[in-house]
Amino acid sequence: MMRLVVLTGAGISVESGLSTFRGPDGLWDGHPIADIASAEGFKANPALVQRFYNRLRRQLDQVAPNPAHEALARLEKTLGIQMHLVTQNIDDLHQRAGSVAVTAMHGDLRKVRHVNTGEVRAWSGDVPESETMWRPHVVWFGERTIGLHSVIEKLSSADMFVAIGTSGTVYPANQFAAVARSAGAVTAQINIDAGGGTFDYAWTGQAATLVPAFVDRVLQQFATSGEPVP
Ligand code: BV8
Repeated sequence: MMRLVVLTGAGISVESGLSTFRGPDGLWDGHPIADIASAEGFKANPALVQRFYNRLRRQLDQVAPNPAHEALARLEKTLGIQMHLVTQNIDDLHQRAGSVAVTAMHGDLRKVRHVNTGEVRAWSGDVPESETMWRPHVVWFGERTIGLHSVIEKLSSADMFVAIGTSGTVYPANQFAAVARSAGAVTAQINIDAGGGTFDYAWTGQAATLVPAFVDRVLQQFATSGEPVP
């Protein structure tokens, strides 16, 4: 019965003040990705990796959800189980905006994971740079993403798929539009950059402006026809 699946990337958090990964101010700017977002990088230099994620975690305390996060939470309140939100982001802005049914497929900056037992714990504040047993609960390159099987199931019965603020660079998230399309869904993207990916609809502009307008349209459609898909 799944009707609407929404995928978000770093672009949805830009108006909250967080950087994207691959823009000129890219988060990994100055760091080869492999040194930061890989198990090998953590093994080779845990202090560098803990320092990088400590800085990001501290940033989270300085930022707040923006109207795009808030609009998606509002949409979930009306659509309920007819909507599912998957995010590639490791910030907690969707959850702080009130979204509940969220798959954080690349992990969660507010959690740490034991390298041997896999135990996951909530963590706020800095992790000591000398810490090697507790790593950020973040999916690094070469590691299995979280909740993928269940996301593919939802995409396979979606009527609409919307990608918001993602460059479509990273697998397997960059396959979601194709999975949804092959299941007969209408696909759309909201991005500040007009290029990238093949979607049935593309709205170009800032997420904080376009996502509330998109949500209003879906809610209007839902109110008149009970169908959440414009
Ligand atoms: C896996 C956590 C298998 C860390 C991240 C060769 C070819 C193809 C694939 C591969 C390959 N070699 C390896 C792979 C697989 C690899 C991959 O995809 N590599 C790429 C880089 C080539 N993927 C993996 O390894 C994945 N795992 O495949 O596992 C497996 C299976 C079984 C068992 C074991 C293993 C794991 C990938 C997860 C990596 N971790 N993050 C951290 O966050 O620090 S990925 C990282 O990129 C972030 O999560 C980020 O969210 C994600 C995607 O980036 P975006 O969110 O799209 O951000 P980006 O900056 O790229 O783009 C921002 C967009 O926003 C832009 O389009 C911009 O225009 C737009 N924008 C900007 N401002 C706004 C805006 N839009 C709207 N409004 C605005 N204001």
